[in-house]
Amino acid sequence: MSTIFSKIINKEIHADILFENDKILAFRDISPQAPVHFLVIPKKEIRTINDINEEDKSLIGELFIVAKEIAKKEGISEKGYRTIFNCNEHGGQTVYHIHLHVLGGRQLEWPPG
Ligand code: DGP
Repeated sequence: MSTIFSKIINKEIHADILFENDKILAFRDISPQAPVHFLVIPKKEIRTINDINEEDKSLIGELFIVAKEIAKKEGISEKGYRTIFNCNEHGGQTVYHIHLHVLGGRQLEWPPG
């Protein structure tokens, strides 16, 4: 089942894109929870973290490489930031296409609610 993120990948709906290659797309979150809040997603449709396979190992690693490179460009590397994958209902997942949240630009609370 495709999600809204497939439409963003296919450019059927607009997003503020920060990075794109053949496997990965990164764009600003439509509902930012911090001064910097962007999502890094694989173009491959993977519903949840539970659905990641052995063959996805390098792809998942690359999401973090892209995340840290954008974080640097956004100027949040030194002060720091948080990366989050929400999974299913208790994790607060609303879009069932895995996405790495990157949040920074302010002090984030811990533990989360
Ligand atoms: P999650 O709750 O972890 O599934 O986060 C989904 C995030 O996706 C949420 O922070 C808002 C964001 N989002 C949902 N729809 C859109 C959209 O159409 N465009 C953009 N840029 N972000 C979206």
